[in-house]
Amino acid sequence: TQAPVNVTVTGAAGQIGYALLFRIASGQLLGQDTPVKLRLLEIPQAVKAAEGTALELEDGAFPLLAGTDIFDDPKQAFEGTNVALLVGARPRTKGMERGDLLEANGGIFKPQGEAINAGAADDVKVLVVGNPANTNALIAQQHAPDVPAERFTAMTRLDHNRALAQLSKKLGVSVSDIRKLAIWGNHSATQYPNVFHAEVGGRNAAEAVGDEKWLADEFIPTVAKRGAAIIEARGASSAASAASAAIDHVYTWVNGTPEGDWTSAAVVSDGSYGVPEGLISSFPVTAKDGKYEIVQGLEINEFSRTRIDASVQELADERDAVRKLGLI
Ligand code: NAX
Repeated sequence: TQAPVNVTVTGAAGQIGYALLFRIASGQLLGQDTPVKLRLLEIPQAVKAAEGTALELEDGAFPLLAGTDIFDDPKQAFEGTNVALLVGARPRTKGMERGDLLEANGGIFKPQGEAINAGAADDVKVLVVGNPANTNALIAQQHAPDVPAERFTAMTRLDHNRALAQLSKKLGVSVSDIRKLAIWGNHSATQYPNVFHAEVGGRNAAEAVGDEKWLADEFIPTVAKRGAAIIEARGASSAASAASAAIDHVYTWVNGTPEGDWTSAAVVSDGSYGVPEGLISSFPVTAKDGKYEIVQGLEINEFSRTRIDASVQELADERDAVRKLGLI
């Protein structure tokens, strides 16, 4: 049988962690043939709660779970890791300026990037979920010079899934009838869910919608502000849906996208579509042989161009801010 794959999850005692760990243990992250060993990272105050979750993981009697170890030191948590899910982050609290937020997260993602650089397995794949996800991923990536930059990604799959759901409702089709939808830019309110290349049952999705006003005034804001709507309704931020999207992101990365389709992930830009090289921005991506690649050669219309540019500008501003703070 195969040796277990080491999966590190940070913020393991948080609400996304609680939803995520059981799905990893059940084999949904990597597939039903792959045993996993969990390495949980928490801050010291939350280690006890993580230990409680580990007891429950044991009680799940998951055949694919080869064990769970808990750490409060990133160096140890990332030792030998093959898949790193960076979920734990510093949330924005009242009165916090954007610079404070970026600085607090720099204090988390810089040492984690260094620890990944020092000790992770050669094939490590990193997904940053903790917000501001794109820029946190950039910080970690910049402190892991020995790891190929393409191994650092940030999550926009939840936004992608939200967009799929909204479009399927609008058109009265199943989500599985929709192909080639994509989120562009930052995982923030400026993100751009693009349906102009999407297909529904072989037909262009924007034509099937036939209503640019719906796209501009309903679809895009609904997807972009969905996180706030969940908080409003649930009294807590998205957790199970975020965990589900993290599972999707890694599963696709490892197992590939189906022929004739793509998905969304924030990956290091190679300059495609005018997105400055080095920014970690969301693109339409395909996955093959364990690699995400940006879909090339798409025509970008005026409607899309202004929105992509605005979100990418926000990413460039965040990068400049963390640079100024000496975090990268
Ligand atoms: P919680 O506050 O429930 O949990 C976060 C956990 O991280 C806590 O247990 C905390 O102790 C831990 N933590 C903090 N600093 C740490 C460190 N240095 N090392 C290890 N662990 C640390 O938040 P939760 O709801 O689980 O959300 C986690 C993150 O995901 C947040 O930053 C949130 O904004 C972000 N999200 C990102 C999404 C995306 O699509 N990219 C969507 C969902 C979510 O909002």
